[in-house]
Amino acid sequence: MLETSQPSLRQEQHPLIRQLADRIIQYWQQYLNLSPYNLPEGLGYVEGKLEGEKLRIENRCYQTPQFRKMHLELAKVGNNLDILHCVMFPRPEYALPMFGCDLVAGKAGISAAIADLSPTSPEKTLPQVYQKQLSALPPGQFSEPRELPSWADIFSEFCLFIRPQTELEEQSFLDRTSAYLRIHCQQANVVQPVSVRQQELYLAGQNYYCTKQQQNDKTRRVLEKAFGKEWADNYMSEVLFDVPE
Ligand code: BLA
Repeated sequence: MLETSQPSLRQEQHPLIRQLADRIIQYWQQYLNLSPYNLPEGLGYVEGKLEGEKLRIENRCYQTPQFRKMHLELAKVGNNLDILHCVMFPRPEYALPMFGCDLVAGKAGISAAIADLSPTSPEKTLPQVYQKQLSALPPGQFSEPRELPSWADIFSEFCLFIRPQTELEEQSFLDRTSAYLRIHCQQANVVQPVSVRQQELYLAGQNYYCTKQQQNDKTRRVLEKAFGKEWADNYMSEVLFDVPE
């Protein structure tokens, strides 16, 4: 049996994180043919200390015929910080973009909500069918868009990066992110493999994405403070954004 019940950390997290985690697992089960994916030894569930507060990380990982690795991570720092992180890494045979999202909730609510389908093509553009479907979505109304940091040139024009101000905006974020994920899963089910030459180019696109994500100092700092520099380096390059061979 494939273990797809929800992680226990989920119960303790910000409602939007809980809802998005549920939605992600639901769509993965509904649209894709999941098999387990084993993370490096000892990295499924981890605990550390961040400034006297316990940092707990719970990972859930699957693979499918189209995706080398689909990773959903929930993290909690004491009672101060709740985090959802999700990335879907396509197998290099498929010219698919990267689905990624990150939700960060502090005591004052969600400070960062980001979701994107990021291009992996040499031209750094999304496939036409994605552009068409994403353009057709209702835009949602967000009163506080956030500016991307300088490393973030990997995201598409559809990247949603906001600080939600109301529950209505939180629900709009959930809706739009769910639509990105649904479109992506549906496309994955009809995509045809590309030539070996093309595969190399798309793999290079994935590597570029990972290299840039590894430059997110805000993520690194949380992990370093709780687990030390070496552990954080290893975790960012081997678990969060491992570059496929
Ligand atoms: C921001 N990520 C953050 C922040 C924290 C983390 C604390 C700052 C929140 C804020 O600016 O309000 C922490 N995120 C984590 C940790 C993990 C994590 C510890 O995932 C994992 C254990 N990050 C991603 C993915 C995307 C992403 C997949 O992991 C996008 C698809 C983006 N996170 C992202 C961006 C920021 C962020 C763009 C803002 C960075 C900035 O403003 O400098």
